[in-house]
Amino acid sequence: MTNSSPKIVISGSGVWTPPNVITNEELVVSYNAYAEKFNSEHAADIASGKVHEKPLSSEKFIERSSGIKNRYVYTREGILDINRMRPKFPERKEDELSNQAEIAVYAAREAMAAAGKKASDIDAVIVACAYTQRAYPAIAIEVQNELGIEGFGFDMLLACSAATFGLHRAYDSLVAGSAKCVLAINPELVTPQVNYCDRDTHFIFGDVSTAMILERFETCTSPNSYEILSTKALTKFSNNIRSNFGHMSYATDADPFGWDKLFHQSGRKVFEEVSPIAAIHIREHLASLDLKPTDVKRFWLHQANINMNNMVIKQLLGEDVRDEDTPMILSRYGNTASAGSIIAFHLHNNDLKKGDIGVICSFGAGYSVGSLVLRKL
Ligand code: CO8
Repeated sequence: MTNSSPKIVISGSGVWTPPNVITNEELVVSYNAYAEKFNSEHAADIASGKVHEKPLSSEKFIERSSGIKNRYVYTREGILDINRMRPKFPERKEDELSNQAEIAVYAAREAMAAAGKKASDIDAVIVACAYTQRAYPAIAIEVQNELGIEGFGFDMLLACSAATFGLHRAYDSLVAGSAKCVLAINPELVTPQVNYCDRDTHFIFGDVSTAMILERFETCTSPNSYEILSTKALTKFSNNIRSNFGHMSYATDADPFGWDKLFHQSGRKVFEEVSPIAAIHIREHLASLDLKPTDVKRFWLHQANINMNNMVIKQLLGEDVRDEDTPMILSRYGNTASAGSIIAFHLHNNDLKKGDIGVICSFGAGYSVGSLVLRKL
């Protein structure tokens, strides 16, 4: 950014937390009952090697390997039913608000209130998340309509880094002058894409919705705002986190409900490959502003795995994460795709003082890493 560039600020944030919780214990009990039923129904094929036996899940493993204890879900219905193993959503009519627009609006209203903005102050809506529940019309345009916002809206997908990359696009629009106040929302309704029959991934995700208001410094009236000093993005192709769900399913002869149409990953590879990339990315981003990791008062990191964040912070600060510098919300929320770092920001920024530096950083599928360096105003 040059000296003549306008100052862009985050002036409000909001989080909608679903009212329903599922604990590790509940998930493991239901998965194990499903696996035992599967194994007994397929005993002959398992014995002859035609079918793989379903291994059992363990609460101890989940908490130790991921740091997750609970997750919030839009609906509990169906998830723990061993004859269903997926959430049950009644299909809404075309003239009803879609589920994703509904949760986007909840978080958006909170962010707008925090920033002191009315619909008429906002002229762009970005819905950035891991999935949209339909291709078109864009969820962002539905949200724009529901909130009565004039201007434009668009959706963008980038899995784990959708939220940060969405903030980057908001920042760029404000710098360029193509928008004067942007509502960036992350309605992460991800439980419909979880394979609850897969021991390795059934415990990872939860639903949530987050939102932020970005605007130019001159229009900001919020009592709690952050200047965006810089944004930095990196992508590097990898198949280690993937979902093949998409519009082509109708035209191929593959099973449209096959396992590969759901979230799947090589978790260990992701862990080992992405953590160092994220640490280097953050260090280089800070260095571009003549800052060091020790100058940062708060890291609001992607919330996928406690051990991963420990590894990133160890590379930056030489120690494991501590609540005071790297708040973790993972144990409560689970992995909420791109929204994790935004929840961490929303719940853990009020105590920062004028001039304090903070870093929001996401990392994961793509691979992708997205960061913003902030200074409290
Ligand atoms: N219970 C008991 N044992 C288990 C379980 C379980 N539930 N799951 C796996 N095991 C077993 C494994 O099978 C393995 O057994 P073995 O040694 O016999 O082969 C053993 O435990 C060890 O397995 P791992 O090496 O895989 O275990 P890890 O310590 O690596 O932990 C994790 C697994 C927790 C998955 C970990 O690797 C991890 O979190 N990695 C990071 C992954 C990550 O960050 N991914 C990003 C996902 S978020 C994202 O990209 C957004 C996508 C869009 C959202 C999608 C929404 C649906």
